Amino acid sequence: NSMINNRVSIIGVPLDLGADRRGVDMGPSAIRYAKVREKLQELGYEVDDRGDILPTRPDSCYVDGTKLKYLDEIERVNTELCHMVAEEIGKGCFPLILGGDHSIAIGTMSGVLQHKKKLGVLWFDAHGDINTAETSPTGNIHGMPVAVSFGIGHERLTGVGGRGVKLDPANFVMIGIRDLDPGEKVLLKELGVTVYTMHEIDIMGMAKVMEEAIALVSDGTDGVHVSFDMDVMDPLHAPGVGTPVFGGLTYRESHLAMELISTANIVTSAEFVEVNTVLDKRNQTARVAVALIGSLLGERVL
Ligand code: 4U7
Ligand code: MN
Ligand code: MN
Ligand code: MN
Repeated sequence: NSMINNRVSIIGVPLDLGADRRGVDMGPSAIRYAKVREKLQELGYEVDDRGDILPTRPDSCYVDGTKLKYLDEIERVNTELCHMVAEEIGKGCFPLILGGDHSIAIGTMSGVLQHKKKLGVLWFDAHGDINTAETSPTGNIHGMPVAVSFGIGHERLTGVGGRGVKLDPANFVMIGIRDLDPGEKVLLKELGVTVYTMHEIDIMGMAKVMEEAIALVSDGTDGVHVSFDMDVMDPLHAPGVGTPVFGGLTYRESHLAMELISTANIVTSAEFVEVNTVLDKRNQTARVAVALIGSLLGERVL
């Protein structure tokens, strides 16, 4: 696997301020408890667990009359994450980020962008995460990282990691989507982001969807990031998520997607987010996350 270095750096981000329900702050611990390090070592990787970026819990939620919740702390944590991700890539390591709510994708992607100027992204999610302060029904920043990655949104979020390179919607693909707010639909169409909703997955099958998605994210890019929100899976398989939506990916569909990305040899960074331990059943969702990480990084049955 030439794109993947044999050194993996794990970075935990126990942040839950970007979401309404508490509990994803224990996600990194749950994924470690499910033996992510051991899994990667079995696959032959040299693993460096860099520990967690620790958020504080501010007592005031709103900043400057903006409706974004916990903007200050989310900006601070993401700035730190951005630097750490950039540093690990600089050392020649593959960054594996464990969330935490999905607002951490802001820091991850801006960190990767310091090295990969034309980055492709595979975004696995039930949701579009492309709201702005104007379109968001909740003010929760975990519903906004995709907009931010295109340079759209609050300047203190789009400013994380500097104002230089932003993502190109032509190399951004969403998979598993089944819950979009009205403003998100407008923006997705305006920008021309490719979206494989559950409808397309049902009709085409996951193998064909991934064939097209992989072609789109690797066309003219210098790296591919996989952002995996556990709520893309059906709540039957991943019950421990804050915003469950019926009709998601099965266990096998999600594994097939990871296996095909691995076979295509394109991935250069990954994050697994939104494991909510409070709502989980016997750490099932964290264990599924570790199995998916295995498939993404080369594990095969035979
Ligand atoms: B997640 C929502 F309104 N769209 O913006 C919002 F439905 O990272 C949900 O995908 C966002 O889990 C979910 O708050 C964010 C809501
Ligand atoms: Mn998400
Ligand atoms: Mn989601
Ligand atoms: Mn979620």
